[in-house]
Amino acid sequence: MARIPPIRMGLSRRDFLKICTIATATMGLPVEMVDKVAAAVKSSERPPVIWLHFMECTGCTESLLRSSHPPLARLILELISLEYHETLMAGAGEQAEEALKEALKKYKGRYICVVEGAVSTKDGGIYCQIGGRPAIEILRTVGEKAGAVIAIGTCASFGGIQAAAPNPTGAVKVSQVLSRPVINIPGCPPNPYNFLSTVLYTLTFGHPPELDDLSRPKFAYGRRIHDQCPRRPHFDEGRFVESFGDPAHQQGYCLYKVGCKGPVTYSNCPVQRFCDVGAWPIGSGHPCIGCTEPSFWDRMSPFYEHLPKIYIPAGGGIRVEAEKAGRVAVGAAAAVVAAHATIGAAKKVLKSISGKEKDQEE
Ligand code: FSX
Ligand code: SF4
Ligand code: F3S
Repeated sequence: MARIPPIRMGLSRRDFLKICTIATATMGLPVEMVDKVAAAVKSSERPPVIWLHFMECTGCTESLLRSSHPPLARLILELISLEYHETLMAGAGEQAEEALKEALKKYKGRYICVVEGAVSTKDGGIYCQIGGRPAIEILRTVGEKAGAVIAIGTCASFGGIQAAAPNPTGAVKVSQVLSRPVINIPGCPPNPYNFLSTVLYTLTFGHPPELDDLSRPKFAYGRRIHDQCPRRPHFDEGRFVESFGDPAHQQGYCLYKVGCKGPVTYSNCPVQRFCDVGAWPIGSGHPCIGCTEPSFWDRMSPFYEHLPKIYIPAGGGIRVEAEKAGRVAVGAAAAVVAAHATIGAAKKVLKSISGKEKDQEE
């Protein structure tokens, strides 16, 4: 069979379709939509992006760059036209500042402003400056003239570690500085597929995805970790890890009693895992520390302690569920099955893509 030519970004057709399939599943769309998403990527003009770095650890960019099977960063960097990104651009110093000025002029009102990191507001914002300008001033200039603003990571979305008590620099989230809507993609670091899927969704449908009350795309942050967690049957049966390394820990039991904040954390981590090996905290035996939630450094810590207070939302919440532990919760088991259904279907498609690619190579 004749080989299908690679698409414009130099990815193999297999990797391109793999990424589109995973992103489509992440959006919660049926696998039949993969073709539509792929077509939107190929036909759209690359949106210009100005990517700002403020107070953060660069883990957001790193998590995006470290996925190599398939090479996700290549698609993202080819899908968008990156006009300014301090970590990735070749230029530095005045040359970089000139590039920013030019991009602002050339793409006024059309570019996407992606912000990584929190913004210092205390003492005129002097605790975070780039090229001698406070971050808060740069954000106002770039953010207000953008076509759309995306806050990537928990620092940009909610302030993150910089805004943790006693917050010496007066760090705030991006939406607190700008007088316009901001799409938040939290996580410390965030899952790169949640960023990619948000951009792809907007390209495919011409509008951003539905957001929750914290401006997070509902497809990625619409459900609690606890309701999708593979350890949930252990919670329901009352099988808990009491201390790290005990036999219950070795058996993969529930981490609730050693501080897991999965019951009050909204994210798709159990389904859309990280890196090439599909790692995620609970899968590695580590409790969820609630990194996609506002003020998690203050509210969720000490991270390894069970904090009864945070588990009591209206209606009794997880504490009531925990007290009931020991009884089988059929509803919970059904929720886990449903969460994995889309990804399961996507996996079948991925298998068939791999098979077809093999045929073409032969
Ligand atoms: Fe914050 Fe990004 Fe945490 Fe780091 O750069 S979300 S500190 S992992 O990565 O901003
Ligand atoms: Fe999973 Fe944590 Fe819930 Fe236990 S408490 S089922 S480990 S999310
Ligand atoms: Fe963060 Fe919890 Fe996911 S710690 S990466 S939200 S499992």
